[in-house]
Amino acid sequence: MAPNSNDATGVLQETDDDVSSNQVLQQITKSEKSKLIIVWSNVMYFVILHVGALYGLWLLLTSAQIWTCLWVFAMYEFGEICITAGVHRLWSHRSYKAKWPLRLFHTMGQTLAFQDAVVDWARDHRVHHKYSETDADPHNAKRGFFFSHMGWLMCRKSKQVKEKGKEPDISDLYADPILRYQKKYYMLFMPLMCFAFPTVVPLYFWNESLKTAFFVNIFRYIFSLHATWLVNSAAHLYGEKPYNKHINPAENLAVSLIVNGERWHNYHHTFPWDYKAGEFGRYGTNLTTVFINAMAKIGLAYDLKFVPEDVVKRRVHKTGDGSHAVWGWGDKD
Ligand code: ST9
Ligand code: ZN
Ligand code: ZN
Repeated sequence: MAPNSNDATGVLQETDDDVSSNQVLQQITKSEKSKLIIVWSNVMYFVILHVGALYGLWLLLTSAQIWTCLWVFAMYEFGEICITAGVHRLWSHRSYKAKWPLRLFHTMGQTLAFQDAVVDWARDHRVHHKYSETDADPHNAKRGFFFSHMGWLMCRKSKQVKEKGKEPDISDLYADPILRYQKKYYMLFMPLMCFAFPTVVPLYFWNESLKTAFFVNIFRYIFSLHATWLVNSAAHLYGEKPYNKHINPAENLAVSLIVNGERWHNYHHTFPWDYKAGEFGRYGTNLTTVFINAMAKIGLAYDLKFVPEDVVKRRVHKTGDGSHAVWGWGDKD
């Protein structure tokens, strides 16, 4: 999403338009309630995957080798970091720039996470930010927890999503040959990265059983989906609003530990172009920021955009709900 203004150093400045933009956007399609059309094949698909994931959890707890447990955790983190630092902060928001080896790494991990091609994910996400909590938001939280969490993936998209979704410019995404290639061959790359690769490695390198390797990976996939989905559901419904009390996205402690630093959702929707997607890296929960900083140190990430402290402070005083740890009326952290 384009910032409102950008000084010569790349540091972003706030304008007054920021304050009211979200309020205006919320009103645009507030009253338009489109009927939901359920896609039963997707419902079946998710039911089967969840049964497989529960069996995978059982195998993980009872019979998986220690190396398989470590492997599953590593694959989870690989996928998640490429969702948060890659498709979210890099491609959806352009909050920093990345050289091609890092973009390739992100594309591989994002394919392993199987959340659809980068161009589709980022298009939905740009519409989500522009039309949050309206029927043009693909996972409109006003429709309730289940819809915003996973129900939206089992229904046809609304007319408003398809219409308003044309507004955000996504030509920058199609300009990247890595992303064009991923989109073109997604149905080949995705099964290889998400299902075959994580299953074959434990079989080949430490003789894990096929059954355990396969189902434990299904558990990894479903767990990572729920972790991501919580940002759309819980973080849009429950929590404090230290930066902007006029919008739904909130700072939600419950989601913090599994989402690698994407829980600062009130901050993120207030300043979507900040590469940190949060003000602080509190309790080490902003692992994604740590990762991007490390990439910047070795020269693979550059032009990191961030919001200066005084701009954040002014916003907290102007539109915060008083719960800010330092500048609010409360003293929570
Ligand atoms: C998954 C995605 O899980 C999860 C995304 C979560 C996002 C989270 C964000 C949170 C931010 C924080 C970062 C993450 C933190 C994570 C931390 C973890 C540690 N604009 O889709 P179709 C048009 S995926 C404009 O088929 P239907 C367009 O013309 C899970 N136009 O619509 C399109 O054609 P094309 C795995 C749009 O038929 C056409 O409509 N994947 C837009 O209504 C048809 O599109 C699945 O399960 C738009 N936004 O079907 C697949 N959208 O594409 C699930 C569409 O050619 N999906 N158009 O341009 C589906 O089966 C279908 O999409 C459907 C809708 C049934 C849901
Ligand atoms: Zn959001
Ligand atoms: Zn975002």
